Amino acid sequence: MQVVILAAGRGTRMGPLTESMPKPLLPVAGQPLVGGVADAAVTAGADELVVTVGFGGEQIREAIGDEYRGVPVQYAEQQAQRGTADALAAAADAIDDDFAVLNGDSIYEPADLAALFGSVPQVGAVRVDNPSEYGVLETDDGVVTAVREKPDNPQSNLVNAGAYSLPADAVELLDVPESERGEYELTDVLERLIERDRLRATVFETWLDVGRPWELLAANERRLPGPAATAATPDGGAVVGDEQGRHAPELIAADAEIHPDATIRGDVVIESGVSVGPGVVIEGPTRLQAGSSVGPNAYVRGATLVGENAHVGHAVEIKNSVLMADTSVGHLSYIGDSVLARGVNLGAGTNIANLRHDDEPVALTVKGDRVSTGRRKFGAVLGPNVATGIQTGINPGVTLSAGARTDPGEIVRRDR
Ligand code: TTP
Repeated sequence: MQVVILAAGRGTRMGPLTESMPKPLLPVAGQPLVGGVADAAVTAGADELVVTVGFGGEQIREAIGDEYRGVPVQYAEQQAQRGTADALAAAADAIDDDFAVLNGDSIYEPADLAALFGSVPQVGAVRVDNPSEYGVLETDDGVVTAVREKPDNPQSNLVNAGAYSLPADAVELLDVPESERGEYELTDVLERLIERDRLRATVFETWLDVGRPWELLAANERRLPGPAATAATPDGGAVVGDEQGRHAPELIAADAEIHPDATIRGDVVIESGVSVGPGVVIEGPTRLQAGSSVGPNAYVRGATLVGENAHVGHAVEIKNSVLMADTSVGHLSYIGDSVLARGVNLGAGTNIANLRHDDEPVALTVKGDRVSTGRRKFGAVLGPNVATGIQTGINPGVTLSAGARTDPGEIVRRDR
């Protein structure tokens, strides 16, 4: 089946994280978000991928290439972010058979996609506790009778997962009118399909929409540590563990330098060229990406991704966080439940708080509004190349924009 992946969004709700990087390339367990979508699609039986790109399209092309795990990839350009129906219309010329449409910023399971690809037309659906925040599907014996966007009184807890299998002629239904939010939307195309065909809902076991920074943490929590380390030794041999068998051998690249006095527990993937110093304790699920270094005496725990060439210094604690490539965390710092974009540099003794005194869920600013993350513990979102002075304290729920600086000893209570 041809699979169209919509990856042309602007990702504004991610704030500074998508200032220079398109959302589909945000890192999840060692691969870009859209790479996980492509993987799931190929495993589920996709025989051709068509990726709609816009903002940061060149970067996406580079990451996915013209062939993905043996499956040919075509690209379609969406000229402006005019909505999901418009993004699919941009790919229409490439469609010549039944096809599926997936979002390039969601976490899908291959088994769910195989069920989606199994018959046409279908919409992927998930059961949620808060249907009012989604497009709710009303069904009769598995057949969709209506789609209601963010209704006050939802008739079901089954919501649209933004994944569809459609007949080739569905491209003729894409000229929908502009929606209230000024976009051309696939949900309006669904309304037309419901009138024309018997659109079935296939219920997904797992689905995660990655739209806001804490959902990037959730995606990593779900996917870490990610695929086994694949780096070969210089002689082409397999990866190895330590002699005591404390490390799952297949998860550690042969050329990683793990000090014998480091302790590694749980699921931990260590990629090529990583160095782990003495006294380091790592409790997975964690992934240390190529060229990164940790320690000595650092403590890395929870679902944590340490990006390529990132540096975690002496006596640093990192808990449940995403550190993108080229970040550096100076000695005696604490990072909890936070997302650090590429090139962030934290001065020694920087502390990111992740719990409020009143125990309320931490809120974050998303497109100008304070929105609850729903998490009791959430730290900060630091944009690309943020640099902190030594002994900076950062309050929970703070976002720092690209290149922001703090003074030594400063307490940062508000976004900047
Ligand atoms: P959204 O997450 O609704 O939009 P977005 O990615 O632009 O993010 P934000 O709202 O934070 O600005 O998009 C859902 C999917 O559709 C996502 O995979 C991106 C894709 N998309 C396009 O390809 N083109 C578009 O014009 C829009 C709006 C979305």
